[in-house]
Amino acid sequence: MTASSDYVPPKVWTWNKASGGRFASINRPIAGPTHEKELPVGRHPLQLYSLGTPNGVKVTIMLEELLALGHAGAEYDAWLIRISEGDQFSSGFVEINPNSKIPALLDRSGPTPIRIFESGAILVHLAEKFGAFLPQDPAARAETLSWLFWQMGSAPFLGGGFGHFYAYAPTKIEYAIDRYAMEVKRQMDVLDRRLADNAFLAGPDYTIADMAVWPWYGQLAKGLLYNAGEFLDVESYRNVNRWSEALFARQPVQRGRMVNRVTGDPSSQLHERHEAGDFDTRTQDKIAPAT
Ligand SMILES: N[C@@H](CCC(=O)N[C@@H](CS)C(=O)NCC(=O)O)C(=O)O
Repeated sequence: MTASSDYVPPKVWTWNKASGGRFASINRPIAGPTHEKELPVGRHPLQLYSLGTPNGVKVTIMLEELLALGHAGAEYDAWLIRISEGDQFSSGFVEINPNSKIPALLDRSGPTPIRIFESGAILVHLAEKFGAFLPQDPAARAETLSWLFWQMGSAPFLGGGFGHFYAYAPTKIEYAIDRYAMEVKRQMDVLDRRLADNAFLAGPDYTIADMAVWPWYGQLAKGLLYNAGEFLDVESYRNVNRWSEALFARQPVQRGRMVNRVTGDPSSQLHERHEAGDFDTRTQDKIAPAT
């Protein structure tokens, strides 16, 4: 690969498959399916197709929170989409998310199935469907949606920017790492100031905004993303840490974090979830043969 300082962009960009990086094998400049394959469908009205990344975890936390509140209609089947193997490009997945990214939800509770893609849209759909975690008071609702959309706009700088260049790019480019480290630290300071006077992002109540922001910034604050805790001095964001710990302590958050997870301790990985009992009987330490 050409060193970044020597690179002169050509007149017309062409796809260079050898560009490298951790996700080079699945990145491509065109959309649409690569192969024919239907998605599996389980017995519950809600069918989730996802992976336990921060974007996927937002939705499984919400579903587990709804179930913990007693909303039996939030029972769901969570199917594993292995993005490193290209499952997001199957014809069935592209039908429910033309953008080929997890998470995607199929709500089959009505006469015609409804597809929802983009984690923020899924959170709003579920919040409105069950009347939970999205306040009805106009000011509180506006604050919740503002922080929810803040996450949608901000996290690509954390994941696609900082995380990519710090952890995944084939070479360490100082300019890129500096640019995104600065932006991520600014974002952490935005959250830290907000959480100095508020228990949760939208105010006194726990909402879908917390569920969207926590898997990215709450886990970053605990040093769980990109092995970058020390580099970004995450411990200095005291209010973000206090808020992150409060969410970590919730059982639905712990459960949501396990669903469709394929890394980490085998006892924390529940590859597919079809009923509540799966947390006790279907984690990888229980179903995978010991090696
Ligand atoms: N804005 C989207 C982002 C979703 C996203 O980036 N998903 C990643 C995993 S965290 C993905 O599926 N990547 C597969 C690919 O890019 O091919 C959302 O919030 O749902």
